[in-house]
Amino acid sequence: QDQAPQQTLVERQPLTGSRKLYVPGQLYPNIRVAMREIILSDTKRQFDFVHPTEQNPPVTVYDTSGPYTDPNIEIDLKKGLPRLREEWVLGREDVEALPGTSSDYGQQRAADPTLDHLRFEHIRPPLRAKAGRNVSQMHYAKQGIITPEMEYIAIRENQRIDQLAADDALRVQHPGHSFGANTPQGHITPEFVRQEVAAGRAVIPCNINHPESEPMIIGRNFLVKINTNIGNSAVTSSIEEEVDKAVWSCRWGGDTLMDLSTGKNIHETREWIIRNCPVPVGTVPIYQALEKVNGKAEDLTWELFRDTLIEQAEQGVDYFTIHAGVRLPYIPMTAKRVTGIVSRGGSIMAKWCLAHHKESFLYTHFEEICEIMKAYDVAFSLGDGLRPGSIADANDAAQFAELETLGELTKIAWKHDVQVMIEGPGHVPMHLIKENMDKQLKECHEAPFYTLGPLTTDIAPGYDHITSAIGAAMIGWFGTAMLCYVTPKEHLGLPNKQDVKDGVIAYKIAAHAADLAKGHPGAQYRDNALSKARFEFRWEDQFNLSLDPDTARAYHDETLPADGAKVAHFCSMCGPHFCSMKITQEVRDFAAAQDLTAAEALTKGLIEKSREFVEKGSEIYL
Ligand code: IRN
Ligand code: FE2
Repeated sequence: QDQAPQQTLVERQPLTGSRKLYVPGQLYPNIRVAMREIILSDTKRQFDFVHPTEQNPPVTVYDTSGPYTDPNIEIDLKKGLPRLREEWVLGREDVEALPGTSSDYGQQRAADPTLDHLRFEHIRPPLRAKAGRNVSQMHYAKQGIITPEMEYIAIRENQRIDQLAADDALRVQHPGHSFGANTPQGHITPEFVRQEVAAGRAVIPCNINHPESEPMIIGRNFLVKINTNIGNSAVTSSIEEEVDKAVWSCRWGGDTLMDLSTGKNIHETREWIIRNCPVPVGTVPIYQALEKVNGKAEDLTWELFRDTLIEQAEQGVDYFTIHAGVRLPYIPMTAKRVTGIVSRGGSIMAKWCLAHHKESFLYTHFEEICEIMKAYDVAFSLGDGLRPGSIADANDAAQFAELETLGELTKIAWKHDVQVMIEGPGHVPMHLIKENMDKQLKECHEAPFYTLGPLTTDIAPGYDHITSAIGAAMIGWFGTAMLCYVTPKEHLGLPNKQDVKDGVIAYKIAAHAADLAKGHPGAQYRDNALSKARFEFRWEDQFNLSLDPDTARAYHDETLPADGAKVAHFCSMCGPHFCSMKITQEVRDFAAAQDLTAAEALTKGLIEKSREFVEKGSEIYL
């Protein structure tokens, strides 16, 4: 049964070996950018007369976990998270508060006593732009205004690389990568953030009614982001479980979260999630619209859809997936496909179009949708309703026809200074992935691409977080700005908590692999720090620097659980005598002790070994 979330459920510990850190702004000294600092131990050499003990500075990383990992912040799920952005939004003096829950639907829900136990207690009056005002970050950016959100993002994206620059060994410069060219001094500035948003190359999803969210950016000149999907269906799961999954997704690195609930109590579930979510929240409003007409797609109307948009914008949804590219003439193009239309939103709209034999109301009312979006700063995520759902259907005419329309709609949204990203496939074999990226950049005027995987093969249900992370890493490298995760339950069922974590970690790997390949200035130092820890047998540091310290530690402890093994110069994979890293270190120490280079030492060591060998009678097996 549905229950209101309890305080005790969510995990409040920081990740092992980490602590929360806040970096102040310069333009806006009051902003405090949340980071995670991983504390490292000292390097102790075998022969400390050769190399003295060396301190390893803490490694600062991007942190999506929000206030949950700050033990100093009291959290009450019934009150929601602290409203970080409220002051910034009100300070701009371009919004006004609306009375109560202003939408008809919200009022109707509020009056229904059977929902009392599910109600979020601290509903606040929603905000809306004053008449004639546009509150989108793109609108500010185009006027040359750097908002606090933009400075927050600039600091966040750099992962405090400026502070790490002193340590040259951990600092990486790649020749020939795009970042150096695009970012002054090789790091991201608030002005650079503003320019990217103004140009439409990046979006900052931040509804004025979701002040709990920590600003983040989606664009190909920034860190590659990942989105996770949660949400109940008519069949399973409660509000409590969904809030818990949301917090869990943020804990492991989810950058944004989509509530894809389709069951009952969508409105109440979403309220709990948004109020307690430190990252932007997206939805597919047509799902709720469909619930309102009891699942009969042909009964949908523009008016009902419009009211649903307003209801959700007032609650604080940061971006809407809108499948406005599913146009009537494209539907027959899917007839010969192996898997037809696999998008839920896409198939709902296709059904409506066919039932009425009319152009989609999302397409015909697009400018009115823009008017709503800019009054709350909701970003578009233009849906790929005709994405391929199988390898056989990849890159076909229907898919690319829709993409062209999404490009046309992007231009219209930008005319209104509404932020836009473009959703992409789906199922695509590796050799067809590049074409998707190239076409998207061209047709959609460099608006950020946000792709679902893509899954690179259809034959591994149960492992589709892997089939899709392969495609996600590739398309991320080519320029996709955000990767929509896929869990091991894809095609099989609703993901549980473990599936959410597995999906997030698979996608963090894909996103980070792409950041490395693109040469993001804040990416490689973490790899270097982890490798150094690994080489020096600082096991705890190796675990703590990893994406999933708990699993790394548990795997290590499976064979060598004793505390002593955490400083041992080997693991159970090769044992003490065959550890290549141990042998290399011994070569280096030998060299240092004799004042030789490692190469000379190798030669010298070999000569000595061979002398020993000859002295013992040149027998291979003694
Ligand atoms: C992302 C890229 N392409 C699709 N997505 C996600 O799929 C989208 O953001 C949303 O979470 C979900 C929408 O699914 P349907 O309605 O297109 O199946
Ligand atoms: Fe699929």
